[in-house]
Amino acid sequence: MTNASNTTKEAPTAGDLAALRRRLEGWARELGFEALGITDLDPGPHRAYLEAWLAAGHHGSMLWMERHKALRTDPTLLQPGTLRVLSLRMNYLPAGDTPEAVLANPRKAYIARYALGRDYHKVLRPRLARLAERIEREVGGQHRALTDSAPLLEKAYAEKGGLGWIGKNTLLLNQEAGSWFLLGEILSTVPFPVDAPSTGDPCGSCSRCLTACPTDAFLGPRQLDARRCLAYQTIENRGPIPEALRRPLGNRIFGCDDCQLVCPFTKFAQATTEPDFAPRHDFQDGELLAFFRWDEATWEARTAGSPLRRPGFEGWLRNVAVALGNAPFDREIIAALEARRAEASPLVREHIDWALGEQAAKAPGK
Ligand code: B12
Repeated sequence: MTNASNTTKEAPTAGDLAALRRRLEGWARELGFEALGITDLDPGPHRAYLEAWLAAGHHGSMLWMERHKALRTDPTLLQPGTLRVLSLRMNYLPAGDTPEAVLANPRKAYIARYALGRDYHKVLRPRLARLAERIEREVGGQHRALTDSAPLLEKAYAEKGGLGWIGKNTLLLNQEAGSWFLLGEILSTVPFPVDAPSTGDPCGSCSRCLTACPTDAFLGPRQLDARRCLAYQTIENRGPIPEALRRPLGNRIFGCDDCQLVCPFTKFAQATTEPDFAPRHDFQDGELLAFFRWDEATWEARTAGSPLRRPGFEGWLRNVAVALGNAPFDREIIAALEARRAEASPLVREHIDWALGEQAAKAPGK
């Protein structure tokens, strides 16, 4: 993002940068971010944690987590000359949301709250780029904006930048926002003053997230085996959902928020004011049967610009079929599953057959 004018700028003094640091907070808020934190590039123990996680295969089929592992803890490989990581957070929880009520209704579809509105990559990245441009106009340097779009241990750098602490559910938590926010970064070649890292462990002896996980995906505090996580199974896994995880999936057709919903800090969560994160269609509390009856064209139209596109239409049908198997006995559900069976792909058909078996097992008199 370098242009001729800023390369000749006089190097800013430490005082200039400290003053600019204070103004950055306001610029970030103007762009919809709740907070900003700045840190250096040292990943501390996180490189070893990542290595151990990959070595244990806890990343499952997310080979992209392994492919660029060196970059994740060395931002200079993403942008030579980088000296600082600027981390920013943006709330995404819709106002007046009642996720627990949806989760408790087996005929409804539970969709992770971060996916109810517009794809956050499309929301955060242009804003980060605008902030980077504004910084460059002020003090020059090179800057690269990213949110999950490039390999970086976002939570580790955000924690070191003082935005919050990594909770036992491995998410970044903040006293004012729980974990209902998304992260984005700007890599900078400008030696901004670094912020104080978050210290201490406000989780203390609480382990509600660990016990609430419907599939026991946590091996211990801050250690997640992604292969057992329903977010991984419904979003990232392109193959069959392991049978042992199908009943625990319940009605969660995309992502999972259970380890967030039980967290005592989420009661401090602030609702988003970001229009792009407003729930679309009836993703907030839609009917499983209605979603299962969508044809591909409807699915494409309704999921345009949404994170829901990631597992594809086949993944969508696979996930909804499992949730229908977990719903109470219902002849309408059986009819819908049978109606779709003939034209289904082998992957979807296998999950439809599983769901029909579950429904049959719940038939009256069984
Ligand atoms: C891969 C990935 C996933 C995978 C794996 C999750 C995971 N924990 O690794 C899956 C698909 C399961 C997933 C699920 C979700 N994800 Co995700 N995901 C990512 C991604 C791309 C990389 C995460 C990563 O680096 N994992 C590597 C492993 C090794 O890290 P880790 O498990 O987090 O463990 C770290 C800590 O525990 C830490 N640690 C600290 N102390 C200690 C102590 C010990 C002893 C150990 C061992 C480790 C440890 O070290 C590890 C490395 O930093 C990030 C974006 C990014 N580029 O960072 C988004 C990201 C973490 N995801 C995000 C979200 C919102 C989610 C979901 C909530 C979505 C949903 N509702 O379904 C769930 C939450 C599940 C959960 N509890 O983590 C947000 C989280 C925002 C926040 N507030 O923290 C991120 C930051 C994306 C973004 N840009 O906003 N995700």
